[in-house]
Amino acid sequence: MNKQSTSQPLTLDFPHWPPDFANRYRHLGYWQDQTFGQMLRHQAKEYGERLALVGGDQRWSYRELDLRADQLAAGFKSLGILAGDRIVIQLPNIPEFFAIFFALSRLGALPVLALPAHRQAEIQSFLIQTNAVAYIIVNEDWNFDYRGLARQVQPQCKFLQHVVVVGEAEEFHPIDRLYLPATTLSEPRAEDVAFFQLSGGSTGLPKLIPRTHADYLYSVRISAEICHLTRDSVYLVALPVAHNFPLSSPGSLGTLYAGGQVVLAHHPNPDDAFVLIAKEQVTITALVPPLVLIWLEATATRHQSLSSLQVLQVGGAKLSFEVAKRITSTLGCQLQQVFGMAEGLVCYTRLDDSTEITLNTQGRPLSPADEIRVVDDYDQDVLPGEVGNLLTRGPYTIRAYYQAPEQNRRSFTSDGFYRTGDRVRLNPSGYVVVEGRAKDQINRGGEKISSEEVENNLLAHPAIYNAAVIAIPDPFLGEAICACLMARNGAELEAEQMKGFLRGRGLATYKIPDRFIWLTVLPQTGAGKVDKKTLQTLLSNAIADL
Ligand code: AMP
Ligand code: DBH
Repeated sequence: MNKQSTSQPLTLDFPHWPPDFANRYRHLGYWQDQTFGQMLRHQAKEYGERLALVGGDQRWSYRELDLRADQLAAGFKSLGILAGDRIVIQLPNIPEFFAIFFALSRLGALPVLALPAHRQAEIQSFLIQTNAVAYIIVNEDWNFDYRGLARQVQPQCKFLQHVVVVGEAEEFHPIDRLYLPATTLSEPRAEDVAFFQLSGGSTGLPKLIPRTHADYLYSVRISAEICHLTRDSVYLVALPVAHNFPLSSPGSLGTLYAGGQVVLAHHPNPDDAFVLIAKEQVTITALVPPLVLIWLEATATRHQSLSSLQVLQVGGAKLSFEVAKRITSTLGCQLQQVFGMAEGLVCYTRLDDSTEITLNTQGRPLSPADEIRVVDDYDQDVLPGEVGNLLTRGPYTIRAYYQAPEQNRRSFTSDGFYRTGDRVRLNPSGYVVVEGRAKDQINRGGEKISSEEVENNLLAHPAIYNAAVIAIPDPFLGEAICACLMARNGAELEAEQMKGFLRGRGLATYKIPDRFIWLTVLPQTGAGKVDKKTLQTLLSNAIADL
């Protein structure tokens, strides 16, 4: 890092790639000497007045985005924000997200990319874990009052000095006043950490994923190539803009890298998205499987033409073969399956792959330098084609989470492979087929929920003696969340009471269990832990019978 903030300690001594790996990635041209800020500067020179971003009633050219990033960098600097400072950003799909992201990048300050659905528990955890000095929000969205959330978290976060608001700011800083004349800045280096992504996680607290300019831009660059993006591409951001998939696979950043146009949908439903596809002549977008179902159904009743759409990317959770089959005939575009993770590795089916491969696999790694191992529970390679645990290492896969030594020991092998927690098999051509999951996580239609995090919150209720949170099959979401509870003194509560309790603890709505089941005992393993496998089988059978 260039400079150190005097306001709070800078502890970014995270384990980087070992020198021999880093040298190789540099030497092979994977890591280049370019930051996000420099990438945008280059694009503004190249594409000037061409449209970069469309959102709401705003239409920004590359030149305007570049200028706004410079002006905001000056504004953030005027607040005393320095290189290395952490800033939690929680914004819906609006163009300002990009002005802020690039401005902070130019300053060398580090955005922590929260999602709009996060609530007090998550936001407070990000602010405290990173000693963040600023929190950037909108005033209100989807009837949620983000300024109210800022007021709730502020007293708990001793390093938090600034709340910046896009929109009516009340006592906070309105973003509009931070567009100041551009000043010279000492920009960060390409191999510095650029920002933090969030992991769905499988432990008590969401983990922070440090990504560097060089490693992330490598994945963005190759993703744009794999997806054939050009200056004529129009990418619709339907999923939350900060999520790794629509940000980088190839997403909005890949589109900007290719000189194309990024269109921001306020909501991924057909009411918003179909109108934008027709109006802006969108060529490519990305969805999670439950949204694919909604889009497929909606074509029957909507009149908008989707004929500009060439590619629909689907990822975040397993796409069923039956649904995959309907995509091209119903939406008139090509399907691309994407299996990725904010920690790094991204796999794509290629646009010239056979239908067989596209419908049945989750693709192959983006880079020839992605190392993949499929191993048994003792880290021994399984036989070719057999199912095992997926380990990966490569030029854009992290070697450690931020400040989580205990978790790092569990999530990485001693030689630096990331334990994805996914159970997969490889087909003879090296394509990945996702078969299940070993990690204690629920994938609710692409949203990842750590069972342990929800269990910890449930156990805080005085009426609960023990809790196990598991996935149950759901026809729409793929998986739904089921809380299996043992009551203290037999006092069972209504589901609504439990939901209210969890909301009151500031847990994001998507983590609140869909079902609450009260049991007199929870099955145990020999080691005395709750036997979730047995519980899952028991409940899946019982629920199927209901
Ligand atoms: P995260 O680590 O929170 O970014 O979530 C990444 C995880 O999402 C992966 O490890 C998988 O468990 C899951 N995932 C992402 N894409 C797919 C996909 N196409 N099919 C199945 N699971 C997926
Ligand atoms: O689920 C994910 O996290 C994900 C899915 C597809 C991802 O991070 C990505 C592509 O980059």
